[in-house]
Amino acid sequence: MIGSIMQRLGVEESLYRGGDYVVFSPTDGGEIGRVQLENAEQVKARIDRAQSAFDAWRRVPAPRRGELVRLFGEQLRRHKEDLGTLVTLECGKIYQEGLGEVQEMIDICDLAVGQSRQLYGLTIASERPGHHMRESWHPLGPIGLITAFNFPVAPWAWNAALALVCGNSLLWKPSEKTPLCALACQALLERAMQEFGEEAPKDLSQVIIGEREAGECLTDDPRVPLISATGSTRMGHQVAPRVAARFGRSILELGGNNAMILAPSADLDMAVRAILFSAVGTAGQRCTTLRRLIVHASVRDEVLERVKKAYAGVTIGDPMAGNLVGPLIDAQAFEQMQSVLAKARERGCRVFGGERQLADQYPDGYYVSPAIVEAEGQDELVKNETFAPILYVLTYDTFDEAMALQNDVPQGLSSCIFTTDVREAETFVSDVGSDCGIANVNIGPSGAEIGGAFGGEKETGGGRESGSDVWKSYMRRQTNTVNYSRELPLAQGIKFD
Ligand code: UN1
Repeated sequence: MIGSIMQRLGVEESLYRGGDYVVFSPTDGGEIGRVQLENAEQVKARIDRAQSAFDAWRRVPAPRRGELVRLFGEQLRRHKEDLGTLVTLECGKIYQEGLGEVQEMIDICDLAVGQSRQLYGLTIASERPGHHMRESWHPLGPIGLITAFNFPVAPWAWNAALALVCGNSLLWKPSEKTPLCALACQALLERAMQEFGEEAPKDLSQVIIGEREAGECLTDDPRVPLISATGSTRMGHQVAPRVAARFGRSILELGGNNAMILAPSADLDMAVRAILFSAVGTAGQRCTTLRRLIVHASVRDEVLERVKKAYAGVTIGDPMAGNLVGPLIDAQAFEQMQSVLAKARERGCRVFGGERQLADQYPDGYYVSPAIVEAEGQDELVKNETFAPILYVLTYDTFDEAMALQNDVPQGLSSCIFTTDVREAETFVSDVGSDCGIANVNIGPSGAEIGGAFGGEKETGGGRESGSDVWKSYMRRQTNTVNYSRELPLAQGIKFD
């Protein structure tokens, strides 16, 4: 199956069968490809080429650059099923979500095409006669993109589509766990480049398949002015100081510990459905996964009962076969989940679910039933992001207490409240409400659309990707003062003669 998908996506066989690094499918632990890892020297050579590509690409007018992204979006539309299937095979998310991820790519391409005609600056009033000031936005350079296994294609596309229309070249280091998806995206982009014609330089976009050494080479190189990294807070701790040490810029989209406040006035039917999708979907492996349910004491028992019932009805298994929950990425993820659940039990918390499933059928595939932990308080365990389907349930009496719990974690990605009380809803999204980058009312914390800026505060890293005015992060800002008079007055009224 993988062979024919890769062929249709245009990936040459030598690229995914050539090397000695084995890629496994989490669906059954079987080998699906072999790739060649690159060393620091090879990465340096790629950066050289990315620089030349940048020099050519920045000269192409932005709306023309948009045309390339439009053609790429067309490729994605044409190959949505194949790429969605590859996402499912390589990272294990269910096919519906694989398709959803490709749709996010298509959506950002559409946005970027329009944006390519709207890379606008300001005109600013000058204090001096016969002068004008303006702000211009210019292409930045080769952009380094580091992405995680759990969303192997969409976050790359959020960055790539905007970075391309902004006139930059791309160097993409995907997770070692999902290199095939990256090779497939690259192949589709290359097809779009071929259709687009000679104006697109050959090395406009490159994929770096490698481990730590390759990543460090990218983060340390001053010729790469911006590193956009999606992944764990641990990874961010490694990347950010290295980029900062050379005064590079970074966009960091790191771990989350996303909560839902469930108020007594909430529509419980809606809330339970939202909990199910956001806590259990993607087997708990989204950065926006619901990890903490902060529920009012008066509805706690009813909500817990309904959520447990909903959990019991969730189908777990082959992600291509219409189940709602696929496998965890690997054995390590499974062990981590089990060790956290064991600690929760030691602390006296009641634990529901979390057991391994289908081990006989898939001895090398790590399927689990989603877990609920009835936590006593918000201790270190709850404050840590475990990348698995564990939902901690906490109880509150007053709204202030709920708000304090929501904010009292190191991460600040996404959050939501279910309430029909307009005062609570508005307070939640106000200056004194949620401290997260995303704060929703009556929808879950995950599944954001690309039109908004995506990212969060605190240990989530502070970066923003996708919509709104995020395009500015991929450009350099320049302030211009132009004197069209015959005098040379100085600002601030300074006389110098
Ligand atoms: C991620 O898990 O890294 O909001 C990204 C969401 C998706 C993106 C998740 N649109 O859940």
